[in-house]
Amino acid sequence: RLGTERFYSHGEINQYIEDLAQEHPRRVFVKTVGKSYERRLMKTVTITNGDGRRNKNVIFVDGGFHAREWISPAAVVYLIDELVNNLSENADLLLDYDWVILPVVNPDGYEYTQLSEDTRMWRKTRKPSSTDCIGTDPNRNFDFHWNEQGASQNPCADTYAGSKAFSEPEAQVVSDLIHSYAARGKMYLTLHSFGPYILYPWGWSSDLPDTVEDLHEVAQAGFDAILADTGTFYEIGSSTNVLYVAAGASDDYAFNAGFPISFTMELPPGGTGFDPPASAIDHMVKETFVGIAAMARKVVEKY
Ligand code: 0X9
Ligand code: ZN
Repeated sequence: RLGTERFYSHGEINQYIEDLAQEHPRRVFVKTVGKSYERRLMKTVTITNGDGRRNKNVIFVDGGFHAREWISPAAVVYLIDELVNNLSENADLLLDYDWVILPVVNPDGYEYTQLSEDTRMWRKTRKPSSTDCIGTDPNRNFDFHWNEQGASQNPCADTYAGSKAFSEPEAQVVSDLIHSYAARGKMYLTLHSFGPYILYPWGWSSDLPDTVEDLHEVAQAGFDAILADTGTFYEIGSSTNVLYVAAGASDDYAFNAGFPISFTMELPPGGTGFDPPASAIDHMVKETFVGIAAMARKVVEKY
């Protein structure tokens, strides 16, 4: 188990999932699904209950879209840990579902924020643009209402949408995963900070999807479970209505591609907002797991 006493590097997280697959060869599968701009290996871990049944429904979870949001990969690591090492408590979540998890979508940015205090608040990828500015917001780079409201065409802006949709290899990797699991995918969950919010589509406009009641019901299950567990009040609603309009993000893309449930979960703030201290990890990741498990249980019941 990776503990919750500190934040881990991208290399440590990759090593951790490789070790898990070695230890549980019938239950845990690691696949290299692509490379970041700086050629870091992007790996998914698929967690099953080991019954060998193929083509189960899928819950897809990712973290680390935004470099500085370190609590996101930490929560993903804890989720992996629970699903693998606490099968008895979570058996219902793996009976008819496999979990596919990409812990760090933006490893170049994540590693960059670990270099120094000066780089701690970096958000974007690390691919240079045509200007002196570096990086694209991977969560504005998806090809669904790309570069519309809430996205910038200025390469120096933190919400730069990129030179074109999927200009970033990291966003392309997530898109490929979304499409390869869309037929069986019932919930797409992307972890960010900071909220606390559970956000559902749409984020590209203030319109609500026809199935907003289903989305709200699953989000409500997460809200209720977290409130009962720790007393934290999440806010739930559509991205645009709760937070702001922002087009070209992965949640809208996955929902449009066929995932009936798609959420951005923004974990609570800590420190100055994006930088909770290591001492806060344990509480935050356990609380997050309670919410994810409750939402997954509702999904398992509904689909
Ligand atoms: O702006 C974002 O990408 C997310 N917030 S963050 O502070 N972590 O950067 C929110 C994205 C919500 N989803 C959509 N707008 N589609
Ligand atoms: Zn974010």
